[in-house]
Amino acid sequence: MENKRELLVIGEMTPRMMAAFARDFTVHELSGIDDIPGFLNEAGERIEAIATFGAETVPQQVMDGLPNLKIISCYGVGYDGIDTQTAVKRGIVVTHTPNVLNNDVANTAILLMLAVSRQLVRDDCWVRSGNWKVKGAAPLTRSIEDKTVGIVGLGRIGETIAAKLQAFSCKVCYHSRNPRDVAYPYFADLVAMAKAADYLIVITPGGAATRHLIDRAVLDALGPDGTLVNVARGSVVDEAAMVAALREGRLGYAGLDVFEAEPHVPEELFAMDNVVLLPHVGSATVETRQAMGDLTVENLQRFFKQGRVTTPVPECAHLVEVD
Ligand code: NAP
Ligand code: 8YV
Repeated sequence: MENKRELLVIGEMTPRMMAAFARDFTVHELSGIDDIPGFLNEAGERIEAIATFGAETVPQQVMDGLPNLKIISCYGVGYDGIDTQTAVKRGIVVTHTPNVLNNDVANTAILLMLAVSRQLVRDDCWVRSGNWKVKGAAPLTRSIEDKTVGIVGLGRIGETIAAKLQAFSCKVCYHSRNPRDVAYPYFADLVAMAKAADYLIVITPGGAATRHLIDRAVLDALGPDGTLVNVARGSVVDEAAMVAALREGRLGYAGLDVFEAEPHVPEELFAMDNVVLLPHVGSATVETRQAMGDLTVENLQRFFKQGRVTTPVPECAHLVEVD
């Protein structure tokens, strides 16, 4: 019987993905390995592929211990957990899952805007706790209609958010390093955009280039009536500065799907009723995760069967045939 290629899985994949992997590969799961150096010593040379959950880091020790690694297929669009510089140097192709998650991540951003502004969680408790019967109507909330929304990172997802916000008559503007050929006003100066905005939605990649892009100056500019929504990566926001700004009333509200040290969330946020907290579920619907999983599998299968991939990350596109 022909020997199967060997694949290392990092992080949690769906049963559908695991079944697909098992058809073509001998699968090792990093989470089940206690002695990683021993494992790398014994099996490292045979492993040619990694499949990794987008929000996970591929440890340097693992990259170094796989001398014949050819491809890393990321189950997620953000690949800040993968050292692409080393990958490119070693000729390792990195792929990811762009576009198939745009709608659900954009929906999550708007869900957070609405949940924070319309006090969804407080009002759900109002009913369950019996307050409605005892205290009467819940206090009024705030509308998102006609508000100014600054999008930080008008890429695939940012543009999808902007399009959906038209249904709420929001005035959209954006900040990124380069202006785009779009009708939305561009702000080269992020602080100036935060000053002009009622809502700031953060949807850039993570990594060193965007670390703490949302700092105290940006938060203070957004101000006591402003709302921060982060569906990008926790690292993009200076979390300590954000918690302090919320505590001191310099920032009004926050809707957060991502945090700096997931799954750890600053506990001070738990007591605040001006924030809504989600456990990094931007793309986590059955439908979207299936599409992301299928693309993660497809990239691996095509790489080994056809020498091509569907969605390489831009840094690696020159290393492989793409279509
Ligand atoms: P994309 O199409 O590459 O868009 C990224 C945008 O960010 C671009 O407009 C880019 O414009 C801008 N940007 C990059 N670096 C910047 C910087 N230093 N300062 C300001 N703007 C910067 O990516 P996407 O597909 O929309 O995904 C964006 C990110 O969302 C992912 O990388 C991931 O981290 C996150 N995400 C989170 C979830 C979740 O579950 N919460 C789900 C999916 C994705 P310029 O290059 O012109 O600056
Ligand atoms: C998921 C994400 O949390 O795609 C991304 O960048 O953050 C999310 O879709 C995760 O990456 C899925 O593996």
